[in-house]
Order: sequence, then structure tokens, then C-alpha cells
Amino acid sequence: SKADDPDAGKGQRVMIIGGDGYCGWATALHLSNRGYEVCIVDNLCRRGMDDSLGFNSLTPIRGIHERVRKWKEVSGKDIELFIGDVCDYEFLSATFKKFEPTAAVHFGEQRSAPYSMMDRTKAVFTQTNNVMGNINLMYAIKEFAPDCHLIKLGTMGEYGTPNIDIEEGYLTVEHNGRTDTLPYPKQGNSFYHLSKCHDSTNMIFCTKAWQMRTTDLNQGVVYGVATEETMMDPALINRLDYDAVFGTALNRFCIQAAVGHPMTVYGKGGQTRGFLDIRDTVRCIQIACDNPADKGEMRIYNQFTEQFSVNELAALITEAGKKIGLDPQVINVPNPRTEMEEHYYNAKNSKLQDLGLEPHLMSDALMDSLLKIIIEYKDRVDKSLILPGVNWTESASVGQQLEK
Ligand code: NAD
Ligand code: USQ
Repeated sequence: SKADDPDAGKGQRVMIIGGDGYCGWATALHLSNRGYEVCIVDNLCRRGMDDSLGFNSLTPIRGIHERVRKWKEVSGKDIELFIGDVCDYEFLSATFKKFEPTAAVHFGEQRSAPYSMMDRTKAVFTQTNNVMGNINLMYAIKEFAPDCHLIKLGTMGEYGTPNIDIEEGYLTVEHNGRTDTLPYPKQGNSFYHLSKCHDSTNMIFCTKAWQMRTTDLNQGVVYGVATEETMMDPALINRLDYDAVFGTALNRFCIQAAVGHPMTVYGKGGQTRGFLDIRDTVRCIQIACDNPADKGEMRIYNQFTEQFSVNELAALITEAGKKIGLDPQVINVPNPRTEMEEHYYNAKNSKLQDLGLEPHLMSDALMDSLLKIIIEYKDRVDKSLILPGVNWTESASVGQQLEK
């Protein structure tokens, strides 16, 4: 398709904040390969968190400088690198002046709900890092690049699990005979998810006050590791988290199945969420870049392709695993989180598909290839990192949980 032309992104200069992370790295390469001028901004704090907590990616990821060098070798394309913190406004200003982005894609936040619930310090860090970074970014756009389109990663978790259908960002309400279209009610279920609610509220305000162009992408849980570009060379491989803090549901279950650890369904397992393949994450960002909001307009898309309950995921992996000779088992572990385990869930997701997204739905082929990549690296798994150690009700004011 046209979106895959080598010059599909001609004229666009896209700053990928958080470009050393799971979604950001895949997106940076995807856009670079299609002719977008790309730079990566990252302070590498995520690698530091893994080091402090003793976690590792299942896949052996290379340092960011080596990644970018290898990309140049493989593709002939340059990705400019800016190592620094978006909470540092001087750094961010200099980066904006140097790169002059037409779009800024903001992945650069602390993104784990369990991490944000470990203790008070990490709750405060999560909200400070996320909310302050996003405010700085909006000021930088206002000051240095007023036409720049802000594409901000939000989360489906901003909506919580209401007993009515979830719309894409806005809800039309009739109340006492009058009607208005309002931001959809926000019910984040961790300090992390709440940081995204606060970001969205700040964005609505700045979009109007400063006539900004903004898009908020309420993304579901991402799964998979392979994209076209990250598989071009072993040094380009993407990260895949399996620990109980940064590992997400489907990725964790596949890794558990591959190493013979029972799949850890929390509580009753009726928790239902939206999911998408990482190959669709990169497409959705490209679509957002190619469809900038008007000045003063904040677009909100629900970025997921299918809904599953945790029990359904475990059942799908059990079947796929059996086909390749594994014998996946399930255990119901006491739910460390405070969340509904049986609930109504029906979220809309048509806007990105209307703009051209062709979803990669969960399939045997995907599970098969994901399980095979995982098996290749399974000796790197430290099984002691699999069981959950962070409990919502026990979040401490001092000291961190996870001491084993
Ligand atoms: P990740 O932790 O792999 O990557 C985030 C990157 O941002 C890291 O490289 C980190 O070093 C960087 N970063 C964090 N704070 C920064 C700061 N202040 N300055 C500069 N860089 C900073 O996370 P991910 O899974 O790639 O998620 C990316 C974004 O997408 C997050 O905003 C997350 O909330 C959102 N999201 C992720 C998922 C998912 O399933 N992974 C689902 C929905 C939404
Ligand atoms: N779960 C299990 N067993 C596990 C891991 C998770 O049953 O081993 C359950 C959780 O209890 C939860 C659901 O699976 O009900 C999803 O948990 P998760 O860890 O996969 O995802 P979550 O904490 O919601 O966070 C992840 C990303 C976050 C992103 C969010 C999208 O880390 O950055 O915002 O997915 S969403 O879920 O739509 O809010």
C-alpha cells in the first residue's frame, strides 16, 4: 500500500520521545523506513529501572547507540539521538530548536501500573515524570513549534470498566433536558493509569487555550515482539518484558507457557481489556502522523483491535502451545490488584480503522511465531521474577515492595 512507499513520510519530521522503549523503538524504525525524518529522545530511565529491580528483557536488546548505528548500516537511514529527560525544559528546548519537529510522538512515560503502586516514592515519581514531562512538551511546542502535532500515548485504562459502552474519548449526555458532548468519565485504577487521565485533562485545556493540534491515543495492551524492521538484524531486536512489574498479560502468558511456568491468571480472570499487535501500534502512529488534528482540535482514538478476558487469553495460548508441543497450564493466583474480575466491557474502536488501519488479529500464526521467538531465548528467563510481588492494598509509604 501507499503507506509502505519508501517516501510515504516525505516532509514529516517526527520526534519519538521514549524511542528506546518497547513501542517507541518499533515505531522509530517503522517511520524511518518509510521516509519520515526521525529522531529519538529518551533518558534511558527504563533501562535503569530494570537494573535497579534486577529485571531483564527476554530478548537481548542492545544499547541505544549501537541500535541506531546498526539501523544506519542496515537501512542507510539516519536516526538522530537526543539523550535526556523531557522533564528538563532546557534540554527539551534545545532538542526542539535543533530538530524542528512537525510531529512529536510521546511514549516517554513510566508505564507500569504495578511499578506505580510499589510505594509512595514510585507513585509520586510516576505522576511527576508523566504529568510534568507532558506539560513541558506542550510548552516546548507552543514556544518553538506551534504547528507541531502532539501525538500522545494514553491508555484504555483511563476509562476503567464502566457498566456502559466505552466511546472514543467523548460521551454525549442528556441531563435535565439539555445535551452536551463531554470528555468520557475517567476512572483510572492505579497511580499510573491516573497519570494518563491527568495528562488527557491537561491536553484538552492546552489544545483550546493555545490552539494546539493534538491526538490522544488510548492504547490497549500491546503484544508481540516482531515488526518488519526490528527483525532485520539481531542488533535491532525489540525488548520483551516478562517480570510481574513491566510484563503485560499476553506476552507474559506466552513466556510462561514456553518455560513451563503455569500462566498466572489473577483472581477470577474475567478481567477484560483491549489488545493489539505491536505491528498495529506502529501503523496507528503512522496514521496519526498522516492525519494531523486541526488547530484547537484534540482527537481521541481508542487504539486496540480486539477484546479478551484474561481467561480467554490463557485458553488461546493453551491451544496454540499444544500445537507446538508445549503443555501450558493455568494457576489462579490471588489478585494483587484492586480491580473488577467480572464486568461488562464493550469499547468502541472504529476511528483508526476508518482512517485505514488493517488489524493483525490474534491468530495461530502470530502465537506460533511469538512462541518460537520466545523459545529461542527462554534460557534467559529468571523464573523468580514471574509471580506478582506488588499488592495494591499494601502499597507502602516508605520502602519498596518486592523484597523476596
Ligand atoms: P517502555 O517503558 O518500554 O518505554 C518508555 C520509554 O520512555 C523508555 O525507554 C524510557 O526510558 C523513556 N522515558 C520515560 N520517562 C522519560 C522521560 N522523563 N524523559 C525521556 N524519556 C523517558 O514503555 P512502552 O511499553 O513502550 O510504552 C510506551 C508508551 O505507550 C507509554 O506511555 C505507555 O503508557 C503507553 N502504552 C503502552 C502499552 C503497552 O502494552 N506496552 C499499552 C498502552 C499504552
Ligand atoms: N493480568 C493477569 N495476570 C498477569 C498479568 C496481568 O491476570 O500475569 C491481568 C491484570 O490483572 C489486568 C490485565 O491482566 O486485569 C491487564 O494487565 P497488564 O499488566 O497486561 O496491563 P496493565 O497493567 O493494564 O498495563 C499495560 C501497560 C500500560 C498500558 C495498559 C493498557 O503496562 O502501559 O497503559 O496495558 S490498558 O490495560 O488498556 O490500560
